[in-house]
Amino acid sequence: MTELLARTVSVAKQGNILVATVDNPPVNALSHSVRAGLIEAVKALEGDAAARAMIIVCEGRTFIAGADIHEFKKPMVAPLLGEVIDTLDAATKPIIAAIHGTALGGGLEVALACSYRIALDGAKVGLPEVKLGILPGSGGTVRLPRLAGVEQALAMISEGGQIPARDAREKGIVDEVVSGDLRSAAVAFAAKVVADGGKVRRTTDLPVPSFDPAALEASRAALAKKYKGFKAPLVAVDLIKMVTETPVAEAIALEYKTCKELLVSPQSKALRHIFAAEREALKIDGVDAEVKPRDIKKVAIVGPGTMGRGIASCFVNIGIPVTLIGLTDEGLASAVKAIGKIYEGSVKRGSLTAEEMERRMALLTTTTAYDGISDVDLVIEAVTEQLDVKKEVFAKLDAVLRDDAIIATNTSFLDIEELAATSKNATRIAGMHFFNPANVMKLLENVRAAKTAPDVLATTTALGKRLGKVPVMVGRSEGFVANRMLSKRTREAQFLLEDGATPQQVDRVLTAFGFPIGPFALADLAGMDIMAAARAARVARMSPREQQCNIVDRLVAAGRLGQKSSAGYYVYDDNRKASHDPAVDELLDAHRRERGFTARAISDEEILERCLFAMVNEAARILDEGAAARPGDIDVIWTNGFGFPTYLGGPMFMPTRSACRRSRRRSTNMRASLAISISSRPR
Ligand code: T1G
Repeated sequence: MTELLARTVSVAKQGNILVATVDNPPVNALSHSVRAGLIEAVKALEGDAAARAMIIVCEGRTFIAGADIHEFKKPMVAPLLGEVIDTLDAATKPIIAAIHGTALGGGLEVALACSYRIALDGAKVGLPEVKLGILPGSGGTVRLPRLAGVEQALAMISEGGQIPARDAREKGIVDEVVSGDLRSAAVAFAAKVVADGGKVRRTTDLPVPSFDPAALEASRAALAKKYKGFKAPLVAVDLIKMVTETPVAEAIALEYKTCKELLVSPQSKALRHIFAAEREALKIDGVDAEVKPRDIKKVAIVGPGTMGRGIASCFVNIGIPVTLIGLTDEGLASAVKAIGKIYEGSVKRGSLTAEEMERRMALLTTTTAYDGISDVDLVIEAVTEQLDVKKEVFAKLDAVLRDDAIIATNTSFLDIEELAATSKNATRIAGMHFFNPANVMKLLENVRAAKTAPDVLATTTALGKRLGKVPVMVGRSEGFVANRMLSKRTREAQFLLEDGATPQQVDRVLTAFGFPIGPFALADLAGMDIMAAARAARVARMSPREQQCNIVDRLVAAGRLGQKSSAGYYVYDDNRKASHDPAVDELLDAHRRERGFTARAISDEEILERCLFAMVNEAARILDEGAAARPGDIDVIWTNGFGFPTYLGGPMFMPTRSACRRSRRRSTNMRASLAISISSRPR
């Protein structure tokens, strides 16, 4: 074995096969040294007469996961990835990419420029650039269709999904799927290639297979609908179309040009911000990265209601047995039935096998007694939002649980310190605030109390990732971060109605902005009785205007509870289709008259600014209080919790980017002052 080369790429020799090993933790990204190292490795291959082939393999948990995202903000240093790809493509001896973990973006482009690709069973390949608002820039769009077909390539490039190695073999992207030791399997594969004559295969020599142009156009419409507001998925259709009509070299140049243009686009900057912010959010203020999370093998959930059911299915989905505790057997039976229904739907849609459904349901047990959970590692309390009821549950749990078992409350606004104070061991108390429906919503707002132990905080974060959620740690504050900001947007929306706007107008403006649903349609979905109860719990602490802005109470008094009563801010037909109801206009006119408001014409821009800045203003307070660790956390919360368009980067990243840049320079408060100046406009 002879050490030949660079820091992150080393080359060794095994017989007449060179083994180039990339070792650039954490994900072998194509940083400058890796790019230079790969070029050196090919030179070594070409320069060594005895060497007949080379394999590229990676250390650590994954093959190359793409270009180094952290280098995007810096001037790129040669050799660029394109040069690496050209060098691999021009090699006169076969090069084999040996893939484990994930081969993504530039990593798959490196593999596609090799003569052969083998993958460890369980590995995945993909071109996820579109999730960063860009598209492949180093040949991926040109080579993938030649191997997998135009439709398959378009699906992968326009949506950025990863496909498992076995499917990749079926689709001609990888040549062989192996198990066991990848490195020796790759050397054996290379030796066989050499024995068969050492043929070099260039993907670009392959023709673009025939395809249905109508399918391409149809996908444009489908992508525009599925990825409303996102630019890159639609550009992907143009790019693929270009590749089917353009000679290789020109196509590669146009692809690179398109990638560079998208890279400087506001959408890409926003999506890369969210990528980084979601990873930054995993770092818990004041908790050392070395703190080990506790091992959660068994869980109990108290409260078989809507939230408890969704949370239970999250855990059995990843193989963790759950004991669901309820007051009555009937309540528990209907919870099990409801969870079963979730899976039956997935089995019908083919996204889950009947066996897998059975396996998950078998992990679910129910009881009305607390004495059967003494060996669980974690309990999530998801009972009704009443402090005294929760305190009772906490007392029962304290009596039966192991001292090191964690108790997490799913409350969405109650004071976690009051609950922690009731426990004999406050260090094990935390909040895990799931969003409804818990088995669907990605966001998990983890809440820390003053005495929560560091490893408990590390555990709720690690568990959030295991559950496939996006966990964000927040501090003590009423409504934590998500609901606290939402309540300010809801309040401002109500004030806008008093000033003369209509529910339809406000909802239209916010959905046009990119939210999946407007504040009034959302209220109708949640239920006016829920809104009124939340309002009643907070009314004492409200501003005088908000106290008197009792539109919600008027709707409840009129029996308009929202979708559940087929009338709220809108009237609903049997298919839950919403339409305008003049009765609401009359109700609002009566409210304005009694409150002494004269309706005036309100511009869409004023509606948008008042709703957004009400949120941003509150976010500035949350940051000042330390209830959120960084603005990025707030962006992650809103993009994963309330459908704030990720291509805008979140409420903290987005507002008036120029104002943002100035405010970052001048301090966060500027944004608050901007918001306050907006919200203090004469009504
Ligand atoms: N560059 C730099 N750092 C990266 C990185 C990348 N491509 N991918 C991940 N990291 C860091 C991440 O910030 C985190 O760091 C750590 O690795 C673990 O990540 C020309 C231009 C690979 C599936 O879009 O999807 O190629 O926070 O927490 O859950 O066409 O990371 O610990 O300091 O996510 O196990 C295309 C992005 C780039 C892949 C692993 N590639 N990465 O997931 O770990 S554009 C991507 C992922 C491109 C070319 C174009 C995931 C993962 P830290 P993690 P994970």
